[in-house]
Amino acid sequence: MARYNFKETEAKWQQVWAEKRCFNVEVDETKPKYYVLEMFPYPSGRIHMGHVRNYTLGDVVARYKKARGFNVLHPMGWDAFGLPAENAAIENKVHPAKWTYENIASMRTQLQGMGLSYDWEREIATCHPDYYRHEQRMFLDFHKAGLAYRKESWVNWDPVENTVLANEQVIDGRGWRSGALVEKKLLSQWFLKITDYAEELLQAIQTLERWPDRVRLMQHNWIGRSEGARVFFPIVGRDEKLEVFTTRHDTLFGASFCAISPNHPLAGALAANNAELTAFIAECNRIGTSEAAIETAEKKGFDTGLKAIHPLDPSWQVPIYVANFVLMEYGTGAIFGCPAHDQRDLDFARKYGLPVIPVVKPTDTDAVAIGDTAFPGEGVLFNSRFLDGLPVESAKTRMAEELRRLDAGQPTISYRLRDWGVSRQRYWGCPIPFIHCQDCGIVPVPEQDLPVELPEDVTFDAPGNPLDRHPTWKHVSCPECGKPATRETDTFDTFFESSWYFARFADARGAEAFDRNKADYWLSVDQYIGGIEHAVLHLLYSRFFMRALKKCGYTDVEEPFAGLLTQGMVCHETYKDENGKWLFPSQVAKDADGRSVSVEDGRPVTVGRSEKMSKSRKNVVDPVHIIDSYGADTARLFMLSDSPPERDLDWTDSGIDGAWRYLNRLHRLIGEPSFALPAPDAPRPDTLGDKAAAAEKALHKTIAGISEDLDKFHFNKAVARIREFSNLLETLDGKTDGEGWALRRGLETLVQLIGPMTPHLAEELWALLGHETLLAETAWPVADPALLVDDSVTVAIQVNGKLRGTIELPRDCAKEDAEQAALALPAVIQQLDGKAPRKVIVVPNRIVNVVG
Ligand code: ANZ
Ligand code: ZN
Repeated sequence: MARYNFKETEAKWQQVWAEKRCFNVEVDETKPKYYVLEMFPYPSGRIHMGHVRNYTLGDVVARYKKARGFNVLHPMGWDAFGLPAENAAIENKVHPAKWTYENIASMRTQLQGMGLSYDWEREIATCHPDYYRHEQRMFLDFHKAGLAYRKESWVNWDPVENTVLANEQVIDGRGWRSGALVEKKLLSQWFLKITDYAEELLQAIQTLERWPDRVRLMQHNWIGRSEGARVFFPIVGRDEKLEVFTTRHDTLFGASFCAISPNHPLAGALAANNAELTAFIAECNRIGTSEAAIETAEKKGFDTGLKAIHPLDPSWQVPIYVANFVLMEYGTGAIFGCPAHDQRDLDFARKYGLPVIPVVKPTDTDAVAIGDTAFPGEGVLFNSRFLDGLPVESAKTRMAEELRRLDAGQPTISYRLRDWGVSRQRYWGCPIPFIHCQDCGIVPVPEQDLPVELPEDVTFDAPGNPLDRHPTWKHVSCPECGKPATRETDTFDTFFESSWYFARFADARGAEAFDRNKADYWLSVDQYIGGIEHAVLHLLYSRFFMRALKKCGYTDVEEPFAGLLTQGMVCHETYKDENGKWLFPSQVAKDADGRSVSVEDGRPVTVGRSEKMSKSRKNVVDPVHIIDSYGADTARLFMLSDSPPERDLDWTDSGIDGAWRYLNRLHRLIGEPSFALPAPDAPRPDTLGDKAAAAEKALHKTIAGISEDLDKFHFNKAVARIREFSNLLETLDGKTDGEGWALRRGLETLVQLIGPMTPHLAEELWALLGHETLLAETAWPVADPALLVDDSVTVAIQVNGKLRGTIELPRDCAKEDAEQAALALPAVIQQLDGKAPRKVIVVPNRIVNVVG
């Protein structure tokens, strides 16, 4: 028989599965449902190894659950709005829609070549009006429910991309894509009120038991709950109070200054007639609004000359500064500084010559001298009037009471979580369905006018938003008064689309966003699989979105993803030539002495450590090329066998080669048997020889083991078990003692067990074994519990009650046999010192105690 022809085989079965609609599903109340979803890709045009890993993992789960009798929903679609399409439009003069849909077409072909068990009839592209029309409607509903609002706000402005960036898109003060230094800018923006759900989103993290702890912790920290107090400081000579947020109101008697954010209204008011302050504020605004940017910048302040009166002592005044480290978006945008107990305040106080007043000391010391290091720790209060002698926590409580009594403050909770700014000054996104009227203000687009579609005739030859400069699109009449008005030209942040796509998959062609009954049946997603980089944004936005949709009556489901698996990265060695230039793996070979050299000129190449595959380091291997040369099953098997899914995986030529050779071996084992197997339905012989009996037991143990591995996503262990089992089957010669029967059963089971992992080869072998039905439609094999029990047991051997060794004995063997075996043990002979035992007590299958 010829070598395994994966090209023909893989194409053949992909076609059969599609024709028979094996993976197309409908709501079926008679079956348990299982919804498995991989994070949908951005249609960049080509799949990369990260995709291959992600979708292989999902496909194994989907096929396995289907075989286990679940009604499995496994859909795929495209996260199709976003900047790269616009960049392509600018660089290559191709329309973003054309670019996107062409990329989708080629990526779909690539994915189909992997043999993934998707219900392609549910495919969605978020840039299609049939998708985004629903989110325009949702946004109007959110607005009605008070969950969407507009406000002037400071934004991170990327001067190269000409767009607003979310804080998360600012990395070390630079735009995540452009790398440009981010500026601050005041703009009117749309926001979603995710902060309304801060507490709920935080509490419900506890219910996400099938999420990785790491992601749960990241969400916890992102929400960032702080218990503290608001404290009001009257301002000298002004009829207003400065409201600060603190988590350490116990240290109020150590206050030596107040500071406000450069974007605090008071700072703005003072700057109106103070050029120096205006300049200072402008300087502060040149660093981004992200916490990281503020954290790393040198701490600077500007003395406003104003004084704040201590809330507990009218005769005590402290200066008010504008300080670059105070964030307008956190707490109240104002603080009081306590240098003795906060390092940042201490640095600030030293820089500007402000007093340092210690008020907390460690329990075991009397003296406290503050040098260059603040004392932020636990201890007892002193120097603090009615708080003296109290530990920190009690002092907070006592101070809160006093503040309340004086009407000078109250306990409060602050969250680090900010409302989600969704406006982007971009063309290739979902238009925000509002109209600006001079007389009526902000007016929603009437529902019957939805969707607001993107105009196609736009130009990309100037910076800024093409929607804004389109000659006609934005000019409309006001739906309320009929006068000329203009459309909102901002589009949604693309995280908007990915916040509900999993619900659309439940009813991908429905006239509504999704049919409630269908969504109730399919949601939550039982198993979501994707990268850890989405631990906060996408995963938190989606959790918020479901709650917002619930509030607006769309669904009762609150948590979108019941289970989450975050897969590790695909890594590869890096290569540099003699000039320090990166080389692709395909440009490197080994010479006769095993040294790495350049394919082109044979010159030596420096091999660097394995790192995440990235275009910039060129350490990428093109999956399409691998699939063309070895087939999808080989790529899939290697992805699964190398390491557990959560860990990083090292892509190696030898690994892929090993997987390829193994699949060929399986093909030979079944395709070219050395003897004729009994018929598929041949009955089990009444008696089996030793080898056949052992194979039968191994078979049931393998079924049980692999089922457990797949339930726990231990795919690499499952592959190891497959190999072990196939090694054993290779030792059966099939001629006598029921070995032929055992071999047939073994091979059939083996094929079933590899089905989820290497589905094409498995389907082919299933047919070769004589089956007319599809393996993809075949139920998972069941392990017989009786055959999982071991034949031998480990028995403890004691002499006078003391353990002297263990021996393996046949289960339920005769007492005399156990006794004899124990007495033959050298350690026992030695203990008895040549004498006969007085008595031997046998506890069957457990202990033999020799009494001497
Ligand atoms: C006085 C004080 C004394 C503070 C002390 C700390 C230690 P977390 O735990 O992260 O919530 N803070 C409050 N609002 C701020 C803002 N908008 N920008 C920058 N810093 C701000 O931190 C709360 C603490 O961070 C608050 O408690 C406040 O400083 C500061 F010995 O108040 B503290
Ligand atoms: Zn109007």
